[in-house]
Amino acid sequence: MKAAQAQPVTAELRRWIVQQSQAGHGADLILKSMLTSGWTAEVAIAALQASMPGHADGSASAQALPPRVTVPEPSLEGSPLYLETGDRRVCVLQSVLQPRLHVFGNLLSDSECDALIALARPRLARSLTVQTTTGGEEINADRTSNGMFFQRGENELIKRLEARIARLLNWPLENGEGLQILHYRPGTEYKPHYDYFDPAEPGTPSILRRGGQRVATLIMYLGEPEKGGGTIFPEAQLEVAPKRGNAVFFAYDRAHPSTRTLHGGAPVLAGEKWIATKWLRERRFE
Ligand code: PD2
Ligand code: ZN
Repeated sequence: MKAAQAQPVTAELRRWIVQQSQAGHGADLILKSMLTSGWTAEVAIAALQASMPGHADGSASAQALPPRVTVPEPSLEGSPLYLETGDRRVCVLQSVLQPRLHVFGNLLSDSECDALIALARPRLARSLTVQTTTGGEEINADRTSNGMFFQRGENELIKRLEARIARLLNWPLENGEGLQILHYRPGTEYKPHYDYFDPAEPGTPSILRRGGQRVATLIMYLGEPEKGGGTIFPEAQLEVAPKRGNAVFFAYDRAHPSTRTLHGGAPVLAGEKWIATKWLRERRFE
């Protein structure tokens, strides 16, 4: 099935839904399939309700979609070219509506990038990801970089950057996870994924006890490769160049693919890539 550009609830879409339902597929599965095909959540739910009167109360759709939450947002009313963050003037380079995404320039100075790399280098280990089946951590074949985490407020540089990020994104510093540093060598990558914790996984409730869901990601580029290594957003058909000092920010107001925040780190083809990632939670993260 292919999503239409303007996304009206077409007769073709309604026929397809009826066929799926007659084939015995439940409303949740049909909704998931429509979202995967690129329909927005609003259109998909309207089409379901119109085509499956038995589900017209929308309860299946409501169950399939986690609740919407407030997310960090930079102050971009009036489309300013620059944002003041207290100690640094950040450039607004590019914005996308779906996913909610902004590319920033001049977020970090060269010396801040160098200092983060120097502090992180001796502490690097093969990257782990949170294992949503149990809430623990595991080595992940989809992520071939090396990484480490700074504690929040660990040193003066980290404190300064955390305060800058909190001002830039209008989100409490206490809701941020510790800064993560990743180092990619040629051939390494981070396959496309969502950064929120999958509500369907059994380990997720225990992860969420610490600060709730992740609601946004800020990826800062510290060291640029010569070739490759962009941050890719396949659903938005967007690739952000890993330019030193720049950053890409994206927010997800529900833990669901309808946010179109699927993203990955493309393989580094030459040189080395260094990033710092700040994940932001709904609430205070301890
Ligand atoms: O290195 C990247 O570009 C990248 C891509 C996807 C980083 C992350 N995800 C992440 O840190 O979550
Ligand atoms: Zn990610």
